[in-house]
Amino acid sequence: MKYLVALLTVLLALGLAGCGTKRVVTETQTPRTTPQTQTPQTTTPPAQPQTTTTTTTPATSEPKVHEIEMVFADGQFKFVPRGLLIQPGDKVVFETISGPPHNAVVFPDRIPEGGQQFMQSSQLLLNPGDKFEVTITTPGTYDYYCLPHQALGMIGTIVVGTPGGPGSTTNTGEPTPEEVLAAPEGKVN
Ligand SMILES: [Cu+2]
Repeated sequence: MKYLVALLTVLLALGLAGCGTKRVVTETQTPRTTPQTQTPQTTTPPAQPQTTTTTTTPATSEPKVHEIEMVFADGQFKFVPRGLLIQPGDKVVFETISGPPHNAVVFPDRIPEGGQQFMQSSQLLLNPGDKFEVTITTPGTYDYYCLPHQALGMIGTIVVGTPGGPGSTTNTGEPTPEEVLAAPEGKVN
């Protein structure tokens, strides 16, 4: 009997030990391959229409119309502007504003070769609002005066294109070509 008990104890002990044997659980971790399907954000830039606005200014500009007023103001007879820069083919309109009669006559010895006279000495603008138009094509310097008021200093200069001719060399009170070229907007008042 004693022997049997001993055997049982041994068996029990073994059994317990058996239970104690650790199970090596090899956790085969299946890697969660969550494939990150990255939707490629193809940011296609909006097609920008290349509007290359090349405003090509034509070499030959349209003829312009310039106005010169003939006035009597502050005790002075004068052309306004007294000096003017224009381009060949431009038109100049002389308009009587106050203090008539007026005219605009180019000094015969101060006109470019081939240049045209504006008004005849005998021509006069008698009333405010009266006008005289002239289209000037020959380049150069035109010095001109108002016959009734020349002695009172009513004289002026028009430079057509580039200065030239006898009007450029000497000066008797008119704006010089240099003054005309340097003036803002080509106007000497
Ligand atoms: Cu006058």
